[in-house]
Amino acid sequence: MRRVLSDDGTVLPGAKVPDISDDDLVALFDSMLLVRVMDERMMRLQRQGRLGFYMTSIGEEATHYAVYPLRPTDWVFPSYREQGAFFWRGYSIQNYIDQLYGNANDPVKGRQMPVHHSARWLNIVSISSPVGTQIPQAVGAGWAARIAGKDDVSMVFFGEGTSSTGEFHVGMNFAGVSKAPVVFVCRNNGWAISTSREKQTAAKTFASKAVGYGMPGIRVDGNDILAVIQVAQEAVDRARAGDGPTLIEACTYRRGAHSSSDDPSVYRDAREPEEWARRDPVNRFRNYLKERGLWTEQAERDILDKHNEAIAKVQRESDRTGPPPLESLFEDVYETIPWHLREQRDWLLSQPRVKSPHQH
Ligand SMILES: Cc1ncc(C[n+]2csc(CCOP(=O)(O)OP(=O)(O)O)c2C)c(N)n1
Repeated sequence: MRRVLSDDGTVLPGAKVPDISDDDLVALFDSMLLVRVMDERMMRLQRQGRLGFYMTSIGEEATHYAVYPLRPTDWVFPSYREQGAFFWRGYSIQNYIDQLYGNANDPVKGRQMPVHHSARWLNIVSISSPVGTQIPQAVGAGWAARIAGKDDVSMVFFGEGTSSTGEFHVGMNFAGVSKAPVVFVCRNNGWAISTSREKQTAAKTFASKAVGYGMPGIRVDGNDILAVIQVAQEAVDRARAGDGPTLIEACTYRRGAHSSSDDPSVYRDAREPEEWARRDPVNRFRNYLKERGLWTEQAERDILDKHNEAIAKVQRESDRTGPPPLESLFEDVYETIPWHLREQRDWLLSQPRVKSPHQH
């Protein structure tokens, strides 16, 4: 398994540290803290009944930054636990919270469940509820880029449970055969809702599945952001050079519940997440930055204050923003709305409406 940092954040003997500028190292830490703060705050909002649903990625944040080596023109196909990938590419706190509320400013106009972000302007394709959907999509996008003579790369994220779906095998096979420029990032976080990693596969590792599809499979410590970036960089370079796909197994752990609708205490031992908290990716990276003289307690407090204030401000605005206008239901599919949909829209708008709680 590839590692750069030890559990306490010191560079392991013989490990090569990826070439990342000091500014970027600090920006990566800042972004990881944003994900952490966001998850904690949004989960509280969900418990207050103000959000219908939420999913955290606590303990898995380092895996999100596999997107670090990508260019803005490359494509990202996320699953639902890669908030940091969105933020790193420029998705704002406002976009994030408006999507969760499904309000008038939501980039997808309230048409998706909370946590189903997408950002067309950042080349991030919509999160899908059925697990695995994104895998053949990512392979298709990568293959299409090659046919078009571009050197764009497609990166797709999924959990280890998703490697049991047909989509995983179809996508891996086609990518292997077509040498599509795809980086598969499998976040092995130990659990697929209540199904443990051991019940998911008879293979020793998820990375070993790459062998059957004729591509390299690399295991990396998913709680070590430097190692994640290093293997991602190698896989992206390989894909861009026309050498085909790579499967990365990022070994980490889902410390929280699967989602706000799940209660892990009924199926797993509480000592397991406690054990993994000792290998927390944020702590490890913090210690590394401290050793390099890039971290102070005050600097971290400032970052946390900045994120907390920004989230609170956006949340107040998002709370006040009403739902998308009803007529928006008819937009975005056809350039010109066909007559029968125009009729339906006009009929709908002529009907009496229940007052929205946002209309005072
Ligand atoms: C095709 C399909 N089957 C089942 C589900 C229900 N489901 C949602 S998430 C999930 C577990 C996915 O686990 P994994 O891929 O390991 O990702 P993780 O949640 O651990 O990040 C399941 C079974 C679904 N959404 N889609």
